[in-house]
Amino acid sequence: MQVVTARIHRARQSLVHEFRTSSHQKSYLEHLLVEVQDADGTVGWGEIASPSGPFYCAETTDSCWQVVTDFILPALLGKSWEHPAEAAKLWSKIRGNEFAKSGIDTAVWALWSTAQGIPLAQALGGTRTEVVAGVSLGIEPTIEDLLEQVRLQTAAGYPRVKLKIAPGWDVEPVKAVRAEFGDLDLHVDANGAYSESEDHLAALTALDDFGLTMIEQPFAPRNLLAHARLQARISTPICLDESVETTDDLRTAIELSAIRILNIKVSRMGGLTPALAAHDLAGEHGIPVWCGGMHEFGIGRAANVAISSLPGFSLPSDVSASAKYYERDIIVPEVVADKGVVQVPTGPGLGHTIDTALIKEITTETVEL
Ligand code: OSB
Ligand code: MG
Repeated sequence: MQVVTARIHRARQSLVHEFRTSSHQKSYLEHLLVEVQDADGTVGWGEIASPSGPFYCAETTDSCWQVVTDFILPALLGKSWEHPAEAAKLWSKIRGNEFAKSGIDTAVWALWSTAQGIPLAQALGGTRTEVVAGVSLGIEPTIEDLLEQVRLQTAAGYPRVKLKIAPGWDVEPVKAVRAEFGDLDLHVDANGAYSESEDHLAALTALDDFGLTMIEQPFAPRNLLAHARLQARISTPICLDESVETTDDLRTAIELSAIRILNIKVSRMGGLTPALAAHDLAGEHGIPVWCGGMHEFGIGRAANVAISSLPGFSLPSDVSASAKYYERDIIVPEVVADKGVVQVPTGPGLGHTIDTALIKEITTETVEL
């Protein structure tokens, strides 16, 4: 196959409910939608779900736009390849910039599986026909506001709730949620906001008493040693998100005993090709994985659903229904969850129709290469 033309659309959608983490706050998302086409006119869509500012990772929407148009697409356009993993080698000399790479990689997988006439999930080696979704809840103004959100999402049927925590918003909200929701599958995510100071370690070790499924990314991304030291002191499994951008990072974390659960974000790892490698490596080491989200629009979320169908994804993924995030989604049908269960599409490629009219409405800028 060969990608002969590509378009990048800068598209904006408002969130149904404002979301705050220890690292940033947002009420709308601006993502780059990638449309690639081969010589026969077959189209594949991908999504670059980078946050606007460099607070979750070093990339920004603008850095992705630049790296995609100046480096990644020029490396791909007009080159022949047989499989998406081979296409990914075309941009392998570009360091970092995983979110930018991920949008192109997912578009190439969507294109290839569409051309093969098989569902993306099957192309990836997925075995599940449905995946279990959890919800991620941001830091709220008050504990009562948080409880209201947990009520709303558990009533919608989601079996797992993840709470964003930060120093000063940790033990109290967890205690309150446990008190009202009993043995709900609960986990927390700090987005690297803690240090090894005495009061921070006291809060993290206090969380060990709440039967959490995991504590995600308590310390800064590169500080694997702090994660290893904390894991040696607590029994709650430590999950890594920001720390793992490559399979080499994962290997190091495993060797250091800094990880017991892996959050595989397709975006953070540079696409479906490296995400598959991380899934396989984690599996060899008995590490369960789940798929994390970046508030993707429907295109990115469809890719997340597809990879969540692989056997190693044994914990609920952040693939909540479209309605949890947006008024309207850019795919038809939108993603729906029934008691927290999402069906894996059976049609070719992403298995959804792309709502190009809505994309046009929400797009502020397009470039064609
Ligand atoms: O750490 O998982 C994270 C959103 C933005 C930045 C970081 C994270 C998140 C989420 C989103 O938790 C969860 C979702 O998409 O459902
Ligand atoms: Mg996280």
